[in-house]
Amino acid sequence: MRDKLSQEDIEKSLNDLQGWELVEGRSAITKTFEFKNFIECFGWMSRVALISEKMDHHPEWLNIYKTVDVTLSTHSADGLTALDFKLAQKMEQQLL
Ligand code: HBI
Repeated sequence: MRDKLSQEDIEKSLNDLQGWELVEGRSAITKTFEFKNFIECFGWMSRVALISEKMDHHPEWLNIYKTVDVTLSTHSADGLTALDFKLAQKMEQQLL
């Protein structure tokens, strides 16, 4: 899970995700999430925070009102790993 993914694996994993893209100049993926209001937004962040803690894998994120800019990478691997894509999928599931 914490092994660096190949470029090919990264492209395949990105294809399975809606709206995520590579960060330029850095081995990380990013997406901006937009919600109806602050409560919806912060509720989602709270659910994701609990999941992240369970996974021992944490997002870099910036919340401004009802938007959250999320960046995922695995610091210990200095790159992208399966954990980043797993957390991204869980974030998507928490939108439903
Ligand atoms: N979160 N995104 C991310 N990347 C890490 O390497 C990471 C983490 N959360 C916890 C964590 N590593 C721990 O394994 C270490 O800080 C002990």
